[in-house]
Amino acid sequence: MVVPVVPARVPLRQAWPPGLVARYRAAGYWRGETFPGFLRERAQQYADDIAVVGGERRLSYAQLWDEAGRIGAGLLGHGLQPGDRVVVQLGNTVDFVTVVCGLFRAGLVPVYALPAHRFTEVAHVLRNAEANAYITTAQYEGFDYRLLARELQAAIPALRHVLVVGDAAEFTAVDALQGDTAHLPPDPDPQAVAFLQLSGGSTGLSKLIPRTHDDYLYSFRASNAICGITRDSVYLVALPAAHNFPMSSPGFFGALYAGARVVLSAGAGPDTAFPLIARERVTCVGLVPPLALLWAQAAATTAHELSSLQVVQVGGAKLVPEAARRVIDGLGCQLQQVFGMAEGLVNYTRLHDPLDCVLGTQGRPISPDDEVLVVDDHGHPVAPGEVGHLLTRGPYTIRSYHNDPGANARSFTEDGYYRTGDMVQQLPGGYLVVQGRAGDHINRAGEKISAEEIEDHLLAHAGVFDAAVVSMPDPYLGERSCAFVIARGERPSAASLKAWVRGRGLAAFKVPDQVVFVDAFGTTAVGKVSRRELRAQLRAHHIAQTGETR
Ligand code: OOB
Repeated sequence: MVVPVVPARVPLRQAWPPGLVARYRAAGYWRGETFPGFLRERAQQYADDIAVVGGERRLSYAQLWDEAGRIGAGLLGHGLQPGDRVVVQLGNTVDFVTVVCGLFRAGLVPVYALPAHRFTEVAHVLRNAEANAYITTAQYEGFDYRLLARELQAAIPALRHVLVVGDAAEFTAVDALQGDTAHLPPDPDPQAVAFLQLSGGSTGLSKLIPRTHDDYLYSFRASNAICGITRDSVYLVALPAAHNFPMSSPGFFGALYAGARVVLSAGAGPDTAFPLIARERVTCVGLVPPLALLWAQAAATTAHELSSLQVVQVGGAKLVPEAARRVIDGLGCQLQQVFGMAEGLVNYTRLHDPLDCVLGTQGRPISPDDEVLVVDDHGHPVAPGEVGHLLTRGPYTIRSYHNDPGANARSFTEDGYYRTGDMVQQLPGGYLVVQGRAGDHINRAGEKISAEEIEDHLLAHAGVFDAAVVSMPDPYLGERSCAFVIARGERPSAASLKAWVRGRGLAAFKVPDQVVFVDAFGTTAVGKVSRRELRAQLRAHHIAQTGETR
């Protein structure tokens, strides 16, 4: 018998010490539930209730279950095997939910790419996850993902299966998948890794975040209680569905867990979202600060009925108190601040918190067993109320990234705390106020950009001698990216450098918003000062010179 040689892959694992496993189970956080398990239950309990709405499609809970079964069985029939990792790059359409649920039913492991990602990012994720399949869509927001699929397939021999929603051209059509659901595997081990989420990426390219069934289900089940999600709720996915915030805080998975209705909005702007809110009577939505402000402004003159909205959650980047006030006044509903991270820890202001707390803090952790430490540069706890580095561990915060010993050594303490990279102040009652980042990334309206990653791309340009990418305060985006560049020989134009970065196959949001040419990087000799200090100096100097403030 000829056995096909499948190269050994780095196993997916996420393990907490046995003592904590016992504790999290005893406390009822980890209940042994799984994605396929809860989806099956809801399909039985709420068979005819509408689960997912997007465009003109509406699926009931029973239909979602069946559609997931068709896709899952079809993928196995197509040659995929349980345990295979599948990069999913889909927009906010019903297919996002059916495909991901289909992967869960088949024991396949979704790896989530954002629609904005391009060749460099998707290739990195495919390789790092050792994925053999890629599921994407023909067209979304004016981009043809089949072109990207062709480039990826040419570059990555291990990518054996490409499936496309819509017109699949030479690839396999997701719509045409068929298979026998009797061949679907039994429900997985609740402690197994269910999927890989992408990190915001503060150094270099994104890291892969393995989340287990038990830990993730806990995070959105507990979020439901905190965010008031019940079977009567209607949750709008306005941000990209692949992002952890609209996925699980409480997100569409929280909504599905509750038996509520999920509505997917292809765009996040008021023009697309407001008519949907009116039509579907949306009760809850998660937004990043600039969008929340845009919505608050647009609400004043809209003809659409927004009165169903009960809770508007804002997170992903800092919402300053004046902006928080404008969101409440403009939208006339409850504001909930959400400070979370794909690695785990999520903080919420509570729905009954006093106004000053909702305006002025980023909330407190979901779980009584979320351990939070605020420490100085040497790792020692700061005095109560002082600003320090936020470290955390708990029942839904990872203990390691996938296949990245270097990042693991940097990002986790010996006793398993995750170094979030955020500078915070902890108030009485455990409420956190985010003061900024210790690390070198730019939080551009909730999209995280690694300074190092963009510097590497700039340095690959023949006309660039050196480059430092920093965040600049921006009245609309919160932060924008600014590249300080020392030219080599004739100075290239700012526009040509931006085009260069874009041409490197990167998400558009990573293209520097601003390019500033300088002759040298300050007076301190480069090489003697860390990149981090250098970036801080350039940023401070530029702000002082231009008088820019937030
Ligand atoms: C969310 O997740 P990520 O993984 O894209 O980014 C996490 C980082 C945090 O470490 C922090 O630096 C920043 O985003 N952040 C905030 C914030 N929420 C996130 N900074 C200030 N204020 C906030 N409210 O962004 C994310 C994941 C789940 C829920 C919500 C957001």
